[in-house]
Amino acid sequence: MPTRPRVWVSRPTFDDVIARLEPHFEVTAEPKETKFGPTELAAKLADCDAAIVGLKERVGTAELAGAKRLRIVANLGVGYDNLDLAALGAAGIAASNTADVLNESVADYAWALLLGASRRMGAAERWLRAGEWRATEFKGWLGTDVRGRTLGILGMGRIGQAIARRAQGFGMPVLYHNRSRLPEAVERDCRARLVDKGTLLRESDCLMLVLPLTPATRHAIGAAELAHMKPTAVLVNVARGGIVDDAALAAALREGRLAAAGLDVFEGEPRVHPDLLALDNVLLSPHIASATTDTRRAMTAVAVDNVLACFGHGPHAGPPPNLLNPEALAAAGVIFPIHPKLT
Ligand code: 8YV
Repeated sequence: MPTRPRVWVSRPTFDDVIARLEPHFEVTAEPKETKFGPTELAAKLADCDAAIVGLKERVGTAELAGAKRLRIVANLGVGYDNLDLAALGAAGIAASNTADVLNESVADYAWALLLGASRRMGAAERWLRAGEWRATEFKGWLGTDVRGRTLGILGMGRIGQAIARRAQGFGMPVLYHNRSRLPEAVERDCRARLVDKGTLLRESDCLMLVLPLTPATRHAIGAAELAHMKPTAVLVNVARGGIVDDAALAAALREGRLAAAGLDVFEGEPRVHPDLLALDNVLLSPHIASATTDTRRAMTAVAVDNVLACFGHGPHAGPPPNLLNPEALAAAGVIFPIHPKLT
């Protein structure tokens, strides 16, 4: 009979970071990356007091049906469109994310995609590896400079702001569109100006998407929005697949209505729309914007801290520091730290 609450970790992470749970919990960490179907996931969640999950785990009403002892789902990501917060809240289960620790790595990567797409790095490398390089033509492989061009940012949270700060080094004026205006001091720090979405689409030479995926932002960039963009513009998506209509984007890129794109996320990933795969003016990567050793370790540590806090351990004992659903838990009468029912 276990004497300590159980934590399930859905994917391999960093063992030494996860080991911080061991004095307080029975820890089961999956030894390899696995795609759990809803039934398997429900069985895993039914058998633990805390779960550390990745974006592949879609947690909703059905998956929570048998999760009678589960008290927290700690997501390994800042985005949490894989979690049904309403279902978790109704069940009195805390949800947390890994906000902030990945801002700088994701901002760096967004710039890498922008520069790589603007300078045709993916296609040039494929050409070289294919043994096509006989001579470098003076007028071959011409790309576009980003210096001095207008950077647009759709979704100006903390990652958007980190992207904006980097624009100064490239001498780029920054426009942004967001649900709400940033405080003046932040706008000044980011040298960014709020505009409506239409202006952002029309005036951006480089457009970065950094907004969360919600029902309201699905296909925020579709055929109609692409039609407003400059044919010379470059689009970068490091946010979520589904924010862009990938079929419409592929058509715009193919027909020269958009110059290039850098994409780290895709609708229905890991599947990538075949029309995108067929194009040379799009730089593609497999959802790795936060994938540096330091950042993935930090994300793991944040998830661990949230679990520890929830059960009254560690420096943050009490409400998990990255709690996503405090109102719903208060309404459900949940009080932190949690005292698990050990069976
Ligand atoms: C993923 C991300 O978490 O944080 C997010 O929202 O999309 C990424 O950092 C990462 O790919 C692990 O699944």
